[in-house]
Amino acid sequence: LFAAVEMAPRDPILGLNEQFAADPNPHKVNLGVGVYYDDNGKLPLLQCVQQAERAMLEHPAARGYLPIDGIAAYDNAVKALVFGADSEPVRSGRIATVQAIGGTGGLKIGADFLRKLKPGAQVLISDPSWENHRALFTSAGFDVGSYAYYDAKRLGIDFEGMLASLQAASPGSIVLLHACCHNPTGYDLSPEQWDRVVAVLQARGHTPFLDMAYQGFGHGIAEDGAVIQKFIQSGLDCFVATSFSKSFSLYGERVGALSVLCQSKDEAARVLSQLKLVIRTNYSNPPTHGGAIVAVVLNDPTLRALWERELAEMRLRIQSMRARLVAGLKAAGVQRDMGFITQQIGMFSYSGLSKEQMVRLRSEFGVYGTDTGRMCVAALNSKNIDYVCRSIAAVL
Ligand code: PLP
Ligand code: TYF
Repeated sequence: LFAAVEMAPRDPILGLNEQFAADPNPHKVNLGVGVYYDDNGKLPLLQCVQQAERAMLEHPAARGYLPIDGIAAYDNAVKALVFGADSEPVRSGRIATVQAIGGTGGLKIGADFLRKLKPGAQVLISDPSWENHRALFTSAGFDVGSYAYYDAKRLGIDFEGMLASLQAASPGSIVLLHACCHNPTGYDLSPEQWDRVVAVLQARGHTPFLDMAYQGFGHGIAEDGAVIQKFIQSGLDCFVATSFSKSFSLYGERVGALSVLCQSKDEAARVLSQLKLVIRTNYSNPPTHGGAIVAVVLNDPTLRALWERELAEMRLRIQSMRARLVAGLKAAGVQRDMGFITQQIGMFSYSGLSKEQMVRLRSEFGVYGTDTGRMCVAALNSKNIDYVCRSIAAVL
């Protein structure tokens, strides 16, 4: 049976982790995978999460099956967070939200549902994008193309190219957009650019699918969420995948969601029934623990305020590392202006380094980023930053 099974390629990002673990270099620094570490290089366990777990321990709950769409208090908290607690779509009940196994699970449920709904539609992801976007929509049965996004020469967004690709795509395409903190480039659209993208999506009858894996890591929870309001105002049907992996530092708990903004409450009820069908035939219903933690934190005013402070701390630390990286590279003798690093936002920086330079960084210095030049600035800290700056300066 298995004699002809071929070895599948490794995930290029997660594969780097294995290479990093095996590297004996005592100075090694892992800027490969998108994970936030604190200034001591430790994966944080947020205080709000610890307090929620303590409260949960005081009232231990049996572990029955959850409803197919997850914990109701969780789904409602996601709706309020993503669309606004007092927003018209929340009040009128025209959003279908399901708990999902991470943001990836949210994307996958949406992709499987869309495949039934629009089997022949073209899916467009940004060039470049998180590689799993392509793999995930391809495995759901779609033909996945891309729209222009990153301009390597100008170190920014090729916005006219992006609009042109969206205009040229066949009407009724599915367009995957990063709501904030674009992975891998770190370049987000401005509010005015979002307006123009929304207008093209409307004119061409495209369906937006927003991937929101980093809400709160850019400019703030509300600021990063503001883009959703533009889609509400547009009247477009819209998909939003949410991930709490980064914002709650709950990577391994696999907490996410999918929300579908519909035209009416009745539509939302029918869409929800179809999402539940996708879930039932995949994994039946979601796990309890991670969703329960997030529901407790988001629904308790004190814990919620604590979460917002802890999230702000992570966001501000990343921003300060960006500034120190720019200054440190200059101090290490880099001639070219690296100021673009502070214009980027979120966990990642597209450094502009070539594949050869990234390979040298790994082999000679033990500094791991992806071959595309992406570095996770959320893994820099006051102890490793000087070494990283000297290493980058050496390969430049
Ligand atoms: N979408 C993007 C853009 C990401 O960077 C990630 C990162 O992990 C995900 C989705 C997946 O999130 P999760 O780990 O919650 O599945
Ligand atoms: O882009 C990243 O590094 C994160 C983590 O298959 C990740 O989004 C990377 C690859 C993958 C799953 C998660």
